[in-house]
Amino acid sequence: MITIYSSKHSLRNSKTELYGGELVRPFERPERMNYILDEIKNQKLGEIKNPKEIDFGIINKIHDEDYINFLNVAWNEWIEEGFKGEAIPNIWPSRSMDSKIIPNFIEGKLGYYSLAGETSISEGSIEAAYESVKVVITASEMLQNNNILNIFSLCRPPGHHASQNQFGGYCFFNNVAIAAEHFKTKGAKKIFILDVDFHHGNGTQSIFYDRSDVFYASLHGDPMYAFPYFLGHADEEGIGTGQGYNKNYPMLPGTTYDIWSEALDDSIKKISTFNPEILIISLGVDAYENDPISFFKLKSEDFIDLGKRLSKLKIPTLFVMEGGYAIKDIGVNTVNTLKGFENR
Ligand code: OKP
Ligand code: ZN
Repeated sequence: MITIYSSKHSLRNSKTELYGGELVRPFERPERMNYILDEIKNQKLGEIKNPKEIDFGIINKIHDEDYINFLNVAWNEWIEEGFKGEAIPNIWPSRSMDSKIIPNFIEGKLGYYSLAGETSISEGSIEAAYESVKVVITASEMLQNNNILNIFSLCRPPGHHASQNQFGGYCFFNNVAIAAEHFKTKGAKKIFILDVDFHHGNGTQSIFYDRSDVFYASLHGDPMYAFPYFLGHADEEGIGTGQGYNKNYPMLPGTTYDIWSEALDDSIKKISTFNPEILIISLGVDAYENDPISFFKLKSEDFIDLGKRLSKLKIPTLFVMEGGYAIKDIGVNTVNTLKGFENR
């Protein structure tokens, strides 16, 4: 399997994450990629290629123009104010003051355009987010043009929490949503996005919630107990034309592979019934038993079986990296999934 990867992800190197009342070094850190690259070589997954230049206009089909403009200027506006630290949101238009008026001052804009407070914007963060989109679009084009059956888009920063108009959960641009839209512009009629990251992909769900051409399904920690807390319940099934094209499998703390794989099998049935031209996997490996911020109990060998089960579908598949924070093991867990898929 070919991997698309850009070393420019390291431009995203924020020093702070608000966690447990402290500012800690972010869990989503550049070294994550080194462990994955090492294991790609170790298990001889295949070639690693750089992304090509792309037309970033595709981002406008998913994200609002004012949100994109905000991301483009946020860091500069923040430092021009003379603030000493990184840009961390700290106030939101919440239930009791649900304003649609966008403030002028950067602190207000940060709140308006974010869904959580753990993701600091730092110098280079948004440049890295653009590079991540380059990676996923290059991978998508190769999958469609070269007549190959699978490809790995080693994206960083991740994307599935980013909505039309909000960043958070370490995400700025929704890479899988942009890829799905790309496939649509190239003539695909139906795309299925299966999200196996431990966290619910609230951004991806929200982007496609009213659409029947892109089916979103997710296996994740029950939002009663896990980030992003306010989306991802089992009764969220889509709206309007999108009714019936969204499926959530929230699961409880301590969930092991025997339970998790039942949800997986159910989602695989949905994929075959929907019969998409392209399958996109939001591949986070934070369902792993030793992940520091998650509560499922998957073992490294379970990821091989995950790949194997997905490969039975025989649908052209784009794997896109999302989360995974058990730093030393994320390489093994990621490449196990891809190898399991190849050795069908
Ligand atoms: C991004 B991705 C845990 C706090 C979690 C943010 C998690 C973002 C996950 N107590 N904060 O889906 O892996
Ligand atoms: Zn995650």
